Amino acid sequence: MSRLLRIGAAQLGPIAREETRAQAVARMIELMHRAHSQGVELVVFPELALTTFFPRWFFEDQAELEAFFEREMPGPETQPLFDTARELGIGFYLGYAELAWEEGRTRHFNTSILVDRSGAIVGKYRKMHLPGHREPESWRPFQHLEKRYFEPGNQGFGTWDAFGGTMGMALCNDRRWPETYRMLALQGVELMMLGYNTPIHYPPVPAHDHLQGFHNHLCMQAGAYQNGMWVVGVAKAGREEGCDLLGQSCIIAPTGEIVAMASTLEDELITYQCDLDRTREIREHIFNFTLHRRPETYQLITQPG
Ligand code: CDT
Repeated sequence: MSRLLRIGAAQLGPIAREETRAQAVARMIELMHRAHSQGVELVVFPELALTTFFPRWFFEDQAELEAFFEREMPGPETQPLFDTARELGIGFYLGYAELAWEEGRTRHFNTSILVDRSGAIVGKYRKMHLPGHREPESWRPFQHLEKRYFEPGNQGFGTWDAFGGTMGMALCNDRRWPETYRMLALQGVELMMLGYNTPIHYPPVPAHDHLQGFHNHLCMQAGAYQNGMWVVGVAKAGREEGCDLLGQSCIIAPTGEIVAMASTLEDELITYQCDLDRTREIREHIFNFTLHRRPETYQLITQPG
């Protein structure tokens, strides 16, 4: 048996601070057309794909900060992505900064959405694991203020029946945490989509800079294999406002093998025909959760500390 889904990982090169939403959206639409011509049914874009990676700066002015956020999705500048999805019959995953009005206050999330082939939003995920720091730190060559600018996700690790399978979403730092994959796999997710912005330079431990590519693949390949799921990791890559961002976007099979990988630091599309039934090779055997997991011995994992 096979359930085939042709996936496109649409890596973006750098987005400059002065680049407009319209410019970023035009680049993504070009990638959607390229994907469509190659038979792709679902395109995965990076985290915070509409703007430069703004948490690298400290903004004292709230209006200046909130200019990087979307108040509505779709909004006037992002509507063309949804129109293209409907026109081409191609779905997409998109990461963006979400400004929401909830519980009587303005809230900020690092968010991704899943859009189906009719251009309708079928799922939303708000990033759980926010890296970096809350206060500006002058010793750093650049900031990573996600902890200041976003709240942790408040909607759990959702799953969505779409594109002929069970889909899951995550964002960037989530990929380093095994709990992310396991939470999705326990709910039957067959394909996890994840966008990332990963600076090559890690100021707290610069000795690890040369390991960024290794750690990126290490955690996603392990997550795919240990949970028997497809993983699609997509970068915003290249030198963005003087900061080098990792590329190496990839599609990983449930065996943990990388089956497609980007070779540039620019806008680039890689594709692969994923057989969602290949998850069974793992989940019905070596990692058959029902037969082999020992959750009664894992209580420590869910205790704070
Ligand atoms: N965007 C994001 O989550 N980036 C982090 C950077 C490392 S910690 C400052 C990552 O895990 O790739």
